[in-house]
Amino acid sequence: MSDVPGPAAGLTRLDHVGIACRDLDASIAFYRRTYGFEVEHEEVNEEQGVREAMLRVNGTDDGGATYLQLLEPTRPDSPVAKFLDRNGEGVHHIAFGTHGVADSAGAVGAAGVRVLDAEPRRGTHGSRIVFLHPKDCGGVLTELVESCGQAD
Ligand code: V0V
Ligand code: CO
Repeated sequence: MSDVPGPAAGLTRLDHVGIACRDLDASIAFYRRTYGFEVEHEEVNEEQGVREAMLRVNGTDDGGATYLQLLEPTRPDSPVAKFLDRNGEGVHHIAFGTHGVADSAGAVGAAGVRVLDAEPRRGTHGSRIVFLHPKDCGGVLTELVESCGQAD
């Protein structure tokens, strides 16, 4: 163990696991009949090129919750469409929650990880999100998310 303190990224929960699928309705049906998870929120995010559903799994001790985020591409040049072409259906990204996404991104960036978004983008349900480069995160596309109304 190093004595050097880690970056003050201020991450407070696993917010969601993003799962790429070809057919959102079929994927929702799988998670409902197999595990009993229900859709809490569904929307189209044209900027990200996804139709997506958030399925709540559990609450977290920061007052938030952990979700599965099911992602169906809306256009062939989108990140999720490219991922499906290359890998097929499966886990696309993980997302950590924070009360301040800009500060968290700054801390993670200072630790040497490429932050893909200079300014937070609009994520699900009015959240603010940034992505970190998967090549700097051990092959895991990683998102930081500040829920709507959650900033300190
Ligand atoms: C690509 N790569 C991945 C990956 N996508 N590795 C792990 N997980 C993924 N999901 C690898 C890929 O295999 C290549 O590796 C390399 O990165 C470059 O990939 P590329 O697709 O050829 O190139 P890029 O640079 O055009 O695209 C990759 C990135 C892009 C990650 C930069 O997909 C991106 O900006 N993603 C962030 C936006 C996003 O994913 N939006 C959808 C979710 P090799 O072949 O070079 O070894 S939206 C969402 O979550 C929302 C709205 C929300 O939560 O609210
Ligand atoms: Co996400």
